[in-house]
Amino acid sequence: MRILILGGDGYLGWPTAMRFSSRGHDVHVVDNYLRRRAHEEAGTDSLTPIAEDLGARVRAWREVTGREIGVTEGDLTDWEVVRGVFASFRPEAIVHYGEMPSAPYSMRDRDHAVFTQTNNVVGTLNVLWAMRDLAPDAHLVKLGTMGEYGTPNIDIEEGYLEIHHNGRTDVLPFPKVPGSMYHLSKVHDSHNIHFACRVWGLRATDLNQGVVYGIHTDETQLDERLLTRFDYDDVFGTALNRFCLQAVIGHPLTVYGKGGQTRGYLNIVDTLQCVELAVNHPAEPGEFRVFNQFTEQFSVLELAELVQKAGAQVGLEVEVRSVENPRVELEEHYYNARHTKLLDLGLRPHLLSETLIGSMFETIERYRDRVDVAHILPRDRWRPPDR
Ligand code: NAD
Ligand code: USQ
Repeated sequence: MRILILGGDGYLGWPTAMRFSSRGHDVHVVDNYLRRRAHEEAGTDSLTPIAEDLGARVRAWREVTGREIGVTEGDLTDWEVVRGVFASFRPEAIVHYGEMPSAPYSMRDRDHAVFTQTNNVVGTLNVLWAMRDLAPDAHLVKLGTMGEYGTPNIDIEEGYLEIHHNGRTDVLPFPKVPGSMYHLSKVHDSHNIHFACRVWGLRATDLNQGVVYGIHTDETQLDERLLTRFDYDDVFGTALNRFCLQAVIGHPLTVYGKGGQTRGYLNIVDTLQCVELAVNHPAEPGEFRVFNQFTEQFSVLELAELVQKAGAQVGLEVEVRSVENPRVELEEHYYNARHTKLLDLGLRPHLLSETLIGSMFETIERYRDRVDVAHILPRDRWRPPDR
C-alpha cells in the first residue's frame, strides 16, 4: 500500500514510517522540523541522540534494511506542499501525526496559542481538501487525543453518545470539554474531518490517543542512527517518560498538585500496533470512525508510585514530591473511558510493568550525560499570574 506519514520526523511518526516500510509498504514522510526548531528555540533537546535530519534517517534505514522511504521536507499549512505530495505520491492511506502536540506550549501566550491552532487546523484542512480533490478513496488515520473529551463525570464512549432528549433519540458526537488550547485544536480537527466524511464521502479514523510512553520499537533498536526522540523537558516531555528520567537522575518526581489526574496511557509499541490495525481495516466511504487508543488508566500519583517501586528494585531511591500545579485541571475526578474497538480489531496490549520501567531506566542511564536539569520544573501556567 502507498502510505503517507505526515509528521514523519516525530517521536511517533519516525517509528511508524519504519514499521510500515519493514512490512513492505511504499512509505513517504512529510515534516517541516517544527518540533526540532521548537526545541532549539527553547534550548532543550531529545535525551536520545537522533540523526541530523530525515535524509540521514532514511539513508541509515536503507543501509540497515535495504528499504527506501521517500521524504518531503515541507509545511502542511502550505497548500502547494500538500497538493504536490498528494499529486505525485497518490496515497492510499494517510497517517496524520503532523501537528504541534504540546499543551504547555499552546498555553504560554497569545502567539503560541494562535500558532498551535493555526498550524494544526489549517494543516489538517489542507489534507482534507487534498483528499477530496486528489485521493477521494484514500483512508485518513488521524491522531487525535483522549484529551478532547476532558474529564466528564460520566463514562466516556468511543466518539459517539446515544442521547435521549424530550422523547427523541439520536447518536451524536460525544461532548468535548478539553483542557488546553492544544487539546482544543484537536477538537476543531475532529469536527472538520467529520464534516468532510459526511459531505464529501471521505473515509477517516480519528484515533483519540492517550499519553504515550516508551523509547524503543523493534525498528529503533536495529541501529543507533534509527533511534526516535525522547523528551523529558517541561514542555514536550510527557508524564511517565519524565518520571522515569527523573528517577534515574535523582530528581524528585514532579507530581502536579494532588496527583489524582487520571488519563489513559499506552506503550509506543502499541501506538504502532493500533495505527497498523486502523490502516489494515479502513473506515467505509463517508464513515468518520473514532477509536479511543490507550490500554490502561492511571492517576499521576499511581504512575509516580509505580516508578518509585521499580526504582527500589534496582537500587534507586526515588522521592515523589507534589509541585504546585501549573495547569487548570481537576485533581480528583471520575474517569472511565471505553476502549474496546481496537481490542476488537486484534490489539494485544503491552501493559506497563516494573520490568518495562526498569528497561526504560537502563536506556535513560546510557544517555544521562545529555540531561539538562534546568528544563525539568514546569514554567508555563494556564492562569494569568494575578488570578
Ligand atoms: P512530535 O512533535 O514528535 O511529532 C509531530 C511531527 O509533526 C513533528 O516532527 C513536527 O515537526 C511535525 N509537524 C508539526 N507541524 C507540522 C507542519 N505544519 N508541517 C509539517 N510537519 C509538521 O509529536 P508526537 O509525540 O510524535 O505526536 C504525534 C501526534 O500524535 C501529534 O498529532 C500528537 O498530538 C498526537 N498524540 C501524541 C501523544 C503522545 O503522548 N506523544 C498522545 C496523543 C496524541
Ligand atoms: N503531569 C504531572 N507531572 C508532570 C507532567 C504531567 O503531574 O511532570 C500531569 C499533568 O498535569 C496531566 C497529566 O500528567 O494531568 C498528563 O500530562 P502530560 O504532559 O503527560 O500529557 P498532556 O499534556 O495531556 O499531553 C500529552 C501529549 C499530547 C497528547 C496527550 C494525550 O503531549 O500530544 O494529546 O498527552 S491525553 O493526555 O490523553 O490528552
